[in-house]
Amino acid sequence: MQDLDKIRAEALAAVAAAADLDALEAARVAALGKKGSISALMATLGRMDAEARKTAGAELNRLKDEVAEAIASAKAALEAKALDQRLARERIDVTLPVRPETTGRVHPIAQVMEEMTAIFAQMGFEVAEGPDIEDDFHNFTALNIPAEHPARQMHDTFYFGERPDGSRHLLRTHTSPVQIRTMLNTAPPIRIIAPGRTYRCDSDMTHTPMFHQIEGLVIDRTTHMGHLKGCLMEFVTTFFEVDEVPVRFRPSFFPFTEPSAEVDIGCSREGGELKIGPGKGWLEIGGSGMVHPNVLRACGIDPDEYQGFAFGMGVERMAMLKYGIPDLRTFFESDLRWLKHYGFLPLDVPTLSGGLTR
Ligand code: 2NM
Repeated sequence: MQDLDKIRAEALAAVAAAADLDALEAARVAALGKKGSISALMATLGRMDAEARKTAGAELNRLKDEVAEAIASAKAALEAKALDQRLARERIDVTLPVRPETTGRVHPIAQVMEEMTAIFAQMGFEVAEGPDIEDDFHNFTALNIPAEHPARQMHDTFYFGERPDGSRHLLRTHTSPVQIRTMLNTAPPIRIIAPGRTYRCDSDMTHTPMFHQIEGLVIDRTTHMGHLKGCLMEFVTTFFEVDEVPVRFRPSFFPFTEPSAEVDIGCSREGGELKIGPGKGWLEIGGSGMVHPNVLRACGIDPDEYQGFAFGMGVERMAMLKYGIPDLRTFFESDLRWLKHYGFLPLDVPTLSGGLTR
């Protein structure tokens, strides 16, 4: 066993010299592996007599344990070092500003909803929301829409299956049920807008079965149509970012308002290009009117004490007018090339102070 000291020295030197885990494993195999130097000595035990085998075996076992221990502690040290290196390599500076997104885009509908909401919020309106799935009362009855009205027919409204009591839920055909819910739940004065999805059984060049609306409602003791017109004028000049936009009311009819008016804005069409502002043309952007006394009554508001105005606009139409999008149906095609062209960078958040869009 004169080799023992030499083999110990070699094995421990190899372990100490190992610069990484692979080198350490090679050192382990060279000493303790099946064909390693220590294993080779173990194999000689069989050829010794009993007495010699006892001493040599004990010595060899001590050597084996010593080398194994050296390997274990070298391994722990190398693993700790590797982890430190990896942590240093993968360190990220969370205080750096985010990179501008280069591929994702905000859909024009989402952007325009945000723009419109920001303007009305600045004017003191609160945002109100309600369910897309509604009942007859909130979508029709409370809005003074009689049972025979065409809007109630299966033909225009998406109805769900009949319930045990014979009634049916429906997809709201406008966001007005949100105004009804607000009037039922809060005492005047009220100043809200209701942005959201709406649904009608209609699909052609200019209609999609799902579309977006923003409706507004103001209820107070002396609210009148002058307030309505001033509110819409303020809105359109801010939205279209034009100094002067003529606003015109045209007499109309809605069951839930009296009087009722379509809202037109001035425009010019020189050289085939549509421009919002003073000009020879008019464009319809929505409907409006004074809330019908029957609607106020249905919501527990005394029409002799309170009156109010309401208006509604289509978000797709406003987006088409502002951003020159010619075809309604492209909004819902999920065409990434279209979205790259008409979409907005995620960081272009519309604010009145920073400019609605840049
Ligand atoms: C419009 C046009 C005119 C309207 C009325 C109401 C309510 F709930 F207060 F009666 N909400 N929205 C309204 C009035 C909506 O959209 C074209």
